[in-house]
Amino acid sequence: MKRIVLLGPMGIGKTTAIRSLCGSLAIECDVPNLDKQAHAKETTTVGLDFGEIKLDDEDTLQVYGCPGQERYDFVREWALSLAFGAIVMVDIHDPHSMEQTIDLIQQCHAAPNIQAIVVLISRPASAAQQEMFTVRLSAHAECAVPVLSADPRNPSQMLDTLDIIAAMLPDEVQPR
Ligand SMILES: Nc1nc2c(ncn2[C@@H]2O[C@H](COP(=O)(O)OP(=O)(O)O)[C@@H](O)[C@H]2O)c(=O)[nH]1
Ligand SMILES: [Mg+2]
Repeated sequence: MKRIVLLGPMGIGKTTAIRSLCGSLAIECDVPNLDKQAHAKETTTVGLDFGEIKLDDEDTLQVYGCPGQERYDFVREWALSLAFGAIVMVDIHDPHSMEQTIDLIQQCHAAPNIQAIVVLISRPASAAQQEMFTVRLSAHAECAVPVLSADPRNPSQMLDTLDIIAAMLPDEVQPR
């Protein structure tokens, strides 16, 4: 079973992405957001969002969305330990986006089973802005990973992203 995690800060669109991919089959763990200082949105994920996507006859992907807040570090670590691929979602207009992305990629490298990592620019940005972010990111040796972009609300763009990360995984993924 290919298992992918979605990582990224609160409000980046992890729950939205799983909803786009799985529709009403998505299982969400959102509760009212009591931390509106961090983010104004009404609900936030406390457990793991979960969805299952059939890519073709052979490939089914399980997708988990991790909570973004730091106090749920342990949930993220646990989800990462189960996953083979990770999608690090980022808003490159956020001033903290570079350090957040590097930190999350490092967490992925520390996970025992992760074999494929992509960064997903999840908010509109110009080609030049995306290029600049990609170049700055790749200056960190351990962060030389593919950088894609997609709108979390757009099912076909999210499916394309999943196709790419699924193709990066070996056919037989076995937990270590
Ligand atoms: N403008 C814009 N809003 C988005 C996008 N993706 C998600 N949203 C909205 O941002 C809010 C937070 O998204 P959510 O999926 O809950 O973020 P999560 O915390 O990462 O799970 C929701 O109200 C979404 O409708 C996007 O690409 N562009
Ligand atoms: Mg969420």
